[in-house]
This record gives sequence, structure tokens and C-alpha cells, in this order.
Amino acid sequence: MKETAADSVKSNCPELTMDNFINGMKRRNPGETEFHQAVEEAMTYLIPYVQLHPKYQKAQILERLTEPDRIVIFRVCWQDDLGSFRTNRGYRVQFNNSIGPYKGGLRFHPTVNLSILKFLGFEQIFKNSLTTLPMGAGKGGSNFNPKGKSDDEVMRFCQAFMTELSKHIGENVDVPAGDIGVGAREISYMFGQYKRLINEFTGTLTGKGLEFGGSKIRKEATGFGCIYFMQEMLKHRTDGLEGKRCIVSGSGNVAQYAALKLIQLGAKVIAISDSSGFVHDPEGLDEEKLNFIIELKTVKRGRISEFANHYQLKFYENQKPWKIACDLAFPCATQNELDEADAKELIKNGCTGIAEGANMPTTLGAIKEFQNAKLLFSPGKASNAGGVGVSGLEMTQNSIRLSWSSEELEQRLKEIMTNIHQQCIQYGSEKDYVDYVKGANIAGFVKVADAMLAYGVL
Ligand code: NDP
Ligand code: 2IT
Repeated sequence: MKETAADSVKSNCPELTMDNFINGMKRRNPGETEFHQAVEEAMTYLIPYVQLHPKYQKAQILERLTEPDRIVIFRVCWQDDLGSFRTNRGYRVQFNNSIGPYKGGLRFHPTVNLSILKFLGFEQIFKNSLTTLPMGAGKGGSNFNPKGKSDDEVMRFCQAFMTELSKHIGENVDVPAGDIGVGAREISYMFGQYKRLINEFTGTLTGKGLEFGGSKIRKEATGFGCIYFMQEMLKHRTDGLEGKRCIVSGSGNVAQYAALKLIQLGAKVIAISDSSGFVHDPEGLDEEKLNFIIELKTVKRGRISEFANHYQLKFYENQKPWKIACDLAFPCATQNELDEADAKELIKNGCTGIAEGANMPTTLGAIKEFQNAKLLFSPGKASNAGGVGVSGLEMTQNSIRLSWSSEELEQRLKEIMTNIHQQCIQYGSEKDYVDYVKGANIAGFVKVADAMLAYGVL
């Protein structure tokens, strides 16, 4: 048979094996360990899938999917309260817009670097696809540390950051939102500056205040969605949340509303944390204690140890919460906060389910432990997708200039999470186990890959 042009391209490419692919990816992206980790997790499932579906291999979809469309890096210069000049680095990684405008959060944290933003942008491709809404993937942020800064300093930083970022985003181009260190206060300062610079009122950021186009449940969405996802996983095993002892790590936006939904659904939240340590509450948090935490973290910007002191609970300084015996664990703080030793401890103490609220909080070794023990384990790209899902609903509301009620939005959020669970079952079911990591990666991949195939060479 005569060889076609497409066949000869294929024959010039290295054979698609895990080793070839991962080595090449590492060579092209030296030192980016978090990005390597996220790609390795996805490729464990996507390479075997693509080997069975050569149309993707021929079009080099996996190579293209791991290369961002573009990355913008810029200087952010601002003045602190003493009038000193300060310089930070700003980023936006526009990873893939095959199925919609780039969409994803902004992170302000001193550890932010390109590797972290690329891993987050890469995971966002699959997550946004799983929501079934038309959203591409991006991520950005800065090494700016909001901790200890006055409101005025945060405002000046946000305005300086947006002055450059505004040139690269837009309601049909790229729609940023919050992430670690970026909540309602920061989004408001950035949206105000964007509106001033562009002289248009558009829905270019999500997570906005309710007075200016925000969704009524965006701040609750990630945490609530994560618990709905766990509820679906338990239901699939004819179990439920009632009475379950739960550990939630972190005490920021995602952790707060994961804890609230657990309490509302009759589970017991027995530990919560921040980067300085964790608090053990054997009785379980009630809504009054949780409101204290929400006020402490979002208004007073204090430490979780102050909560422990106020309620005379035991605080474990600089320790992670995973050694407390529990039924369910919800890592909701940051990447790689739960390692192999933590996983073994959780399993030994009788934990049966883990739903990631954060992005990649579980190391590859820890995921293996959970899977070998046949525990329920859902990756963030599935179980924290409720946040970006409701961001997608906020974009729709802004476009049609309408506002939906909280009840209507919560119903839609539940449907999004149930649907993601269903997609995981469809693509991740094994003989006697559902591999949610496999399911989420393949289900998220197929839609984006098919769109890329349809576009041809680009
Ligand atoms: P917040 O800034 O509101 O809260 C972050 C929490 O994590 C804080 O309690 C913080 O403690 C803790 N934390 C941050 N860095 C570290 C660290 N290096 N070690 C230990 N603890 C740490 O962020 P969010 O709640 O918004 O985000 C939490 C996670 O959820 C992130 O992985 C984010 O990417 C992910 N996510 C967020 C979504 C959203 O809608 N906001 C959507 C989907 C995922 P401290 O205060 O001491 O710094
Ligand atoms: O990781 C995430 O999905 C987010 N930080 C939310 C992104 C968004 O656009 O709402």
C-alpha cells in the first residue's frame, strides 16, 4: 500500500512508550518537578489508551497536549506602605483553548514558579473538560506573598499585576479566577482595575462579588462539590456520609466549605489545619466553630492555632493531620501534602476514602498505596471541579446578564459532580474496583483530543 504523508510523519516519531515519552518530556522541561509529576500521573493511563487508538498517536496529541499554547511572564513593580519599591514576578500559562477560552485560577504564594503553574494548567485541561462546559485551560499567579500585607498593599499589588495581565485576557480569550492566596478581596481589586483599563464591564474574571456579577455560590462551590463527589463514590458502594469521621486539611476557601457541607450532611469533622499545624477536635466541628474559623481566616487573617486556643482544643504544631484515625480524608490545602508514609498511616487507621479538594495533594507513591488497598480515591481534577464548574456558570450568567438563585446553582453543581462521577465510572471501571484516576484522565482527555484532531495541524 502506498504510504501517505501522515504515515511518514508517524514513522519519523519515536515509538510511543511510557519511558520514551516521560524522558522526552523531562528533557524538554528541566527541573519542573511538579509538572513532571502531573504529566506522569496522566500518562500512566493516556499512553495505553492512545496505543489502542492510533488516530491520536498519529496526530501527536499527547506531545501537543503537554506543550502550553503560550506562557506570559512579566515584572510586577509596586510600592509598599513605607513607599519602598517592591518587585515580583507575574505569570499566565495559557495551556489549551481547544474547547473554550483559557480558564483557571491565579495563585499568589511565595512558592509560585513555572513548574507549579504548568502542573496546575495541565490538570485544568482535564478538569474543565470533565465539567462538560466549554472551557479551555490556563493558570497564573505570582510569587507575591499576601500574608502580613495591609489591604492597601494588596490593592496596589493587584492593580500592578492586572495592568500587565489585562493585555492577555478577555471574556472570550482567557478568564482567570482565584486559587491559593486569591480570594474575594484580590479578585475585586483585579476586576476593578481590569474594568478601568479596558473601559468595559465584562465577565473576564470569575469569583466576583455578588454586587458586580459574581455567582451566588462560587465561594462554596469547590468545597461543596468535593463532598458531593465523595457522596457519589460512597453511594456507588451503597454507603453514605452520615456519622463518618473526617479529616479536612487546610482552612482556606476549599477546606472551609468542604467542612461546612460535611457538617450539614451529618459527618464529623475531627481535624482541620493550616501551614503551621493542625487542630484535633474529637467531638467534631459544629457550625459555630466553623464560622469562627471562616471569620478568623477571611477577615482577621489569623492562624488556626488561635482557633485551637479559643476552644481549648489540642494544636499539633508543624504536623500534618493524617495520623488521626478517621473514616474519610479530604486534602484541601496544597500539592504533595499527603505522601506515601501518610497514606500508609491512614490505611492502617481504617480510612476508607479520600477525595482531593486541592490540586495534586497526594504524591504518586501515596496514590499507589490507596489504589493497592482498593480504597475510594478521587483525583482533584474530578473532585475539585465544582469550583471551575460554577465559574463556568458565572461566565454564562454574565453573558446573558442574568443571575440564578443559590438553590438553582446548587442543583446544577450537584448535577455537574454526579456527571463527572458517571464519566469516571464509564472510563475507570475495572473488574472489582473503580480507578477514578484512570476514569478522570481518559474521560477528560477524549473531548479535548477529538477537538484537537478536528482542527488539523495546529
Ligand atoms: P486558600 O489560600 O484559601 O487556602 C489555602 C490553605 O492551604 C490555607 O489553609 C493554607 O495555610 C494552606 N496551605 C497553603 N500552602 C500550604 C503549604 N505549602 N503547606 C501547608 N498548607 C498550606 O486556597 P484555596 O482553599 O482556594 O486552595 C486550596 C487548594 O485547592 C489548592 O490546591 C488550590 O489549587 C485548590 N483549588 C482551589 C479552588 C478554588 O476555587 N479556590 C478550586 C479547585 C482547586 P496558610 O494559611 O497557613 O498558608
Ligand atoms: O484549580 C481550580 O480549578 C481553580 N483554582 C478554580 C479555577 C476557576 O477558574 O474557577
